[in-house]
Amino acid sequence: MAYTYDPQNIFAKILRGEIPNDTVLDTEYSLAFRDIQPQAPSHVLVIPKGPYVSYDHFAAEASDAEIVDFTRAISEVCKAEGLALPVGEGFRMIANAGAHGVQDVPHLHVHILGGRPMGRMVSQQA
Ligand code: DGP
Repeated sequence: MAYTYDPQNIFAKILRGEIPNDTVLDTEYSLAFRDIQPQAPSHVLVIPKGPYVSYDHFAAEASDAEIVDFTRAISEVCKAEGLALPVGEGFRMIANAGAHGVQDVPHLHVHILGGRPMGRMVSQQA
């Protein structure tokens, strides 16, 4: 079944410049900006500029150039935020998808979180 992308989602509006954002990194195929509700001292969202709903959608349909750019953008953000090893103390990457992943915004985004110990990976509660 084909993936359905909603062009009215909030990150599509950010990409079109309709909503402001606090940009951390802007590359040919990716944008990174600070989360509006930060859960850690560093909380940056990295998104592809293309219309992809989730990581599986992106991995299946994005070009090699988009995938390389996005992967490197994540790495650049981790370095720029001072989180990347061996200089920094580490980080967590999260990409939620769909209802069980509790994805609120249906445009692929990777959360980069750090600046404090992030605790256990998954809560036992729904
Ligand atoms: P998720 O549940 O994985 O879909 O996370 C969505 C995140 O997006 C959540 O941490 C809050 C953030 N967010 C929602 N709206 C905006 C916005 O308008 N600007 C920014 N910077 N972040 C937003």
